[in-house]
Parts: sequence; structure tokens; C-alpha cells
Amino acid sequence: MTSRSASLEIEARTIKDSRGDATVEVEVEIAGRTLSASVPAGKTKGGDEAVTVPAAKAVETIHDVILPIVRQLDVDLATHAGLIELERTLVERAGVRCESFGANALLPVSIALWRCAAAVHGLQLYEYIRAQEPELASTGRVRLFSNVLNGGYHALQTGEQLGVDRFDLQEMQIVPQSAPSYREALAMAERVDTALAELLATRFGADRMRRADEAGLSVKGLADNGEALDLLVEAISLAGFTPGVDIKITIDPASSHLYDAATERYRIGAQRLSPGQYGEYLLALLDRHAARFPNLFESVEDPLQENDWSGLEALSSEIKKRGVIVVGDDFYVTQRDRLEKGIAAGSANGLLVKPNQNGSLYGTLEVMKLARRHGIALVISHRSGETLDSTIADLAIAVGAHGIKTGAPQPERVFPGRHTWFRRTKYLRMIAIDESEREGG
Ligand code: 2PG
Ligand code: MG
Repeated sequence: MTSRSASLEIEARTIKDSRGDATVEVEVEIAGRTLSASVPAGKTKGGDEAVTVPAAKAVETIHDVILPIVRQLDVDLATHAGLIELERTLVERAGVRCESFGANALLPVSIALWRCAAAVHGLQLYEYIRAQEPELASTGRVRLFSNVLNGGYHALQTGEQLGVDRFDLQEMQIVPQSAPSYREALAMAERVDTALAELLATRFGADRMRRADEAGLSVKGLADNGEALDLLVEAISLAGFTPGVDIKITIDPASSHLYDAATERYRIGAQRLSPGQYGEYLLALLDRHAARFPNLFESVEDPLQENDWSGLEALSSEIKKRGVIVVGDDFYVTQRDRLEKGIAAGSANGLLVKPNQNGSLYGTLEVMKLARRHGIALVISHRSGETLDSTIADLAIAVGAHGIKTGAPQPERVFPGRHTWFRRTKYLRMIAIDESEREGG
């Protein structure tokens, strides 16, 4: 069986993502194995991320443009240099921000090619990345960032208003600290999810509750960010954990999406806050539990709108003083030029890594290397519209990332159907890798 790219068949098709929107899946056969990859989709996107084209168009591009390049270049996927040469060529042909292909065309092919290269060596994807990318390889334990309580545009329903029907901040995640394994970390997250569901049902009524885009809880009428945070802290305690010790919290306000460029104000409830006031508001949220739970917060993502670099520099230094990591998502969009800007300004000291913001696995790894060289914490992330692909788990484990952010734990009791495990499948992949490594080692 040949490992040359000239003989590859790539089959692309559209599938539905977790929101029911069309996205792209590819299948490649090599060394007697069929490997697949699919691509997720964001809703609250950064303005500078790689472009996405309609799914049907991406499928066409894969068959008509990308596959001929893959075949014509005819690299040997048994060598890492061959894979990288092919990836580099595809990235170059895709153009700036993947404009001529669309990230949703290039990324699934890119992931599938890495899977092929791994398969040729008889390795799993995480093992292959570890072996071939020594600059990134690490066996550090990855923290699970589990998004159990949802607000913002991932929770808002048609006809509703932020700050009136749902709270404004997009994500309130829990980060288990004290678990000795991923299996136990997931079990901790599930216990908090269950305790929170019971608490919210008692306070607001079960009929007002629903699961938002990332499978976290959302309640119609819970519109105040501070109250939501208090309820989450209470749920952590009710589940039998000490907030800030066993479990920390991380917040993603998705600030760009609360910001109105015309008035230069952030919308929080009925208030319209200046950038300075908004920063003060977030700091006050961080400080309100400080006396009882001094280390409650793990990180804050995008604390300001993505183009306020000077504001970010100032606010980051306040947040970092509190021992809390500032993670750049819409700020950095997994793109080298934006990360370089943040490094020069000494602002966000965490990078949210979303492969589809970049467009290729090769490009994503290059941005991660830059971050690592500058001591920036890596948090590998899903998108709000997900598929059952679990590549991000392999990526997180291969590099020993600081964290993986991949939505709510989706306890099996609440989500009995495996086809709905858009988030859970990543956690299960972490567990499977962990346990196979323990057995092997
Ligand atoms: C975010 C993400 C994922 P989206 O803002 O961090 O949680 O949302 O995929 O909609 O950009
Ligand atoms: Mg974000």
C-alpha cells in the first residue's frame, strides 16, 4: 500500500453540526484504513479569523481544487517533511486568511492528511504530533474547561434580549483542579452540572431551563451576570467541592459581541458602559468572592472587544495581578500576526487555539509554537457549532496544553444519545488516551 499523496482519494460531503447547520466532513483511505475529519463552526467569531465559505462550496473546492494539488505534488506521507511540504503548499495556495479555499475546505483535509501520516507510522494522531513536533511535545496534564452555564448569543432565543431574558456573558466554565485523572475530572464536572441543574430548577422552575449551544445550562429570566456567577459558586459547593480549590471558574464574556462600535459602549443589562467602566465591572465580578474563595478564577477570555489593544494591555495587567490568566480568542484568532501584536504589547498571556480560525493544522501548530516560546498558556478549543470529530483532544494531549475548552460535560443521563455527544466525545477521547497511556506505561 503506497503512502504517496498522488494515490489518495478524498471524499468530501456535507454533514450537520450540533446546531443543525451544514458543515464539511472528509474521508481518506490510506494503508488500509479509512480516516475522517470534520470541521466545526463559530457563531460569535473574531473579525480576523480565517474565512468560512458555504459548506457545499467547500466540498466542491476540496474535490476540484485541493485534491488535484494533493495528487500533483505527490509527497510521501511516510516522511514528516513530505506532509509539511504538502501542508505549506496548501496554505500558500489558500492565501491570506484562507481566502481562496475557505478554512472549512482546507482544515478537514489538513487534519485528514495528518491522520494519514500518523496511520502510515501505525500511530494515533496525538502520538504522531508528539513524535514529529518535539518543540511542542509535552506530557503535562491538561485542565478541562467545562462550560456549564451559558449566556450571551449562544443562549439567546429568537425574540429574546440579552440582559433581559438571558445574562450577557457568554460562558461560565468550571475547571476541575484536584482530579488525578481525566475520568475523575469529567466526573467532577458532571457532578457540578447536575447540582447546578437542580439548583436552577428549584430557583426558576425546570420549564424555564434549556441547554444552550455548548450544552451548558441556560435559564430564561436569569439575566444578571453576578447572580449567575453566584449560582455557579453555590452549585460547586452543593456538589461537594471547594470553589477555588477543587474547582476554579473561567469566564468568556465574548466582549466583542457586547460592544457597539458606533457608541463605543458595552451593553451589560440596561447599562451602556464605556470601556473603562466595563473593565471595572469585570474586575468587580472577579473580586466579589475574593474574601471567601481567593483563587476562584482560572482565566478570563477576551475581556475587551478584539481591537482594543491598549485597553487590553491595561486591563490584562489588573487581571494578571489577581493570578488569573487572560486568554485571547477573538483577539488572537489563532493567527500569527495578531499573536505577535499581543506578545509585543505584553497583553493576554493565554492563547485560545481554534484550528478552524487558522485554517490548517500545520498553521495552527506554528502559532502554538510561537506562543510556547513566549510562555503563553495554550487552551485548545472547540467551536460553538461542533461535530463529533475529536481532533482537539489529540492536539491538547500531544502538547500538554494548559487546558481544553470543549463545552458542557453532557452527562449520559441527560444526553442518552451518542449522536448528541458533540462535547462529550472530546472528553471521552481525553480519557481513552489517558487510560491507554497508563496501561502502556
Ligand atoms: C468562543 C467560542 C467557543 P464561537 O467564543 O470562545 O466557545 O464561540 O465558536 O461561537 O466563536
Ligand atoms: Mg471566546
